[in-house]
Amino acid sequence: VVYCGRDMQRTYAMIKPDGVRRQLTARILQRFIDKGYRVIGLKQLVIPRELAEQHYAEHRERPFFGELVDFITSGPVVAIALEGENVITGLRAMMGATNPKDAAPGTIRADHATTIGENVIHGSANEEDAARELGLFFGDAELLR
Ligand code: RTP
Ligand code: MG
Repeated sequence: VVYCGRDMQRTYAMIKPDGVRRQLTARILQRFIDKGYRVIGLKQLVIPRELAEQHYAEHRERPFFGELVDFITSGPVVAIALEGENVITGLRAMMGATNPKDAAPGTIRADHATTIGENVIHGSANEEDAARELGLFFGDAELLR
């Protein structure tokens, strides 16, 4: 079956250093697959500071920017390219609210995160960010077709 639904999307997900350190990678990947998303790109890396600043450029003026960049570069992350129907908002729903205290039961952050600064997972906020972030972390040849 050739699937080409109108709502097929790609997005960028990332297991943050706290999640990698705590051995959560496999169970988070399994959640995505169980949800029906395809993992089309996957790598573990330590993000260079300059790349982290580009990734979080929207927060450059925020008071927590320095801490955010320190944290995201503090150890290996797992970069994930996901494909699926409405995967951009679907991933955000699976993650739960930024602050784990506000995250709905059953979400990744409610189940695994404790603080707003170390909240286990990143997901692109919208189509524009998804395309931009996928381009920062993956070349076309690194992705399944
Ligand atoms: P992310 O970008 O990491 O997927 O998280 P998000 O969309 O849910 O939240 P966003 O507003 O984009 O913030 C990015 C990350 O910055 C940290 N943060 N700290 N101290 C604070 O008030 C504060 N606010 C945000 C969080 O770790 C958040 O994930
Ligand atoms: Mg964000």
